[in-house]
Amino acid sequence: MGAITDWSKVYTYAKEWIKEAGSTIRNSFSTELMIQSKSSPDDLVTNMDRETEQYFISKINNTFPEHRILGEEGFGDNVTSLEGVVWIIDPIDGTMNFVHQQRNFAISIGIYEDGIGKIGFIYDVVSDELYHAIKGQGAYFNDEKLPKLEPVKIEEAIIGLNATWVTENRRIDPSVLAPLVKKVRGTRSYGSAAIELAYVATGRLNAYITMRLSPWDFAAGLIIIEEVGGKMTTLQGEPINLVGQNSIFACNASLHKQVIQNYINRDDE
Ligand code: 2AM
Ligand code: CA
Repeated sequence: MGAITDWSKVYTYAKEWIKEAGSTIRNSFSTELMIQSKSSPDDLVTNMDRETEQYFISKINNTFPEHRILGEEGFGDNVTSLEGVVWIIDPIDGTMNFVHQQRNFAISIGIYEDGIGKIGFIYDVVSDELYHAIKGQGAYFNDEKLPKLEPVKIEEAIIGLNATWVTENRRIDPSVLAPLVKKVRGTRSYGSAAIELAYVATGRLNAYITMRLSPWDFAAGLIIIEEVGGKMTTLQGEPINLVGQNSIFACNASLHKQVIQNYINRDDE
């Protein structure tokens, strides 16, 4: 058995490393990036994604040698289950934004113990805005405590949704989400899942829907959203698999069931 974890120590170090990594990324804007595509031309990775992940891995390995790391760029451990303490890291979430726009990308880190979310950080690097939570102690936006989410009516809701999901695509029939898009007050798409989840936690978005995310995209967001009383499941309302890919429906709790019953799992067809 591992030693009892000192969570305030983990939190303090993680916060310091995230700020430091963010500063390095901001300074990289003046140097030339090396950009490559991974699985497809729109799946980008840069030297900064790789270097940032390696930075976290060396810090974690030196300070917390018993902890394991699941990182998007693959420099961490081969993690297939969440026993012990596992850091789930996306060094740059929203790489396309990082490359094309130099804004709206984030460092996302969720720290789990035996599958339970303990600490979540989403750092909007350019805005220097840190969303963070320790399980059971509430969620914060920088030093401000975030209030619990208030109920909202569907026709007054703003949802985060990429236009991909209401045009022909491989993962969902566009006619499923189109009526929801018509019903709500507005839609937004920021191009970083972590930032969109942070926005659900602050109430700037009332929901966020996307069809395929990996653990590093949502591990931190799940912890932060649950701390403000929000709900995050797959689009069908099933629990999220933390070591696999999932559709994601993160939502103000007052809307969650209503949207799934009336728009996703409609029984009228
Ligand atoms: P990334 O920038 O870390 O790759 C874009 O809509 C959002 O979806 C970003 O958060 C992006 O994360 C994520 N994303 C892009 N391609 C993905 C893929 N193939 N699988 C899972 N998530 C992806
Ligand atoms: Ca990434």
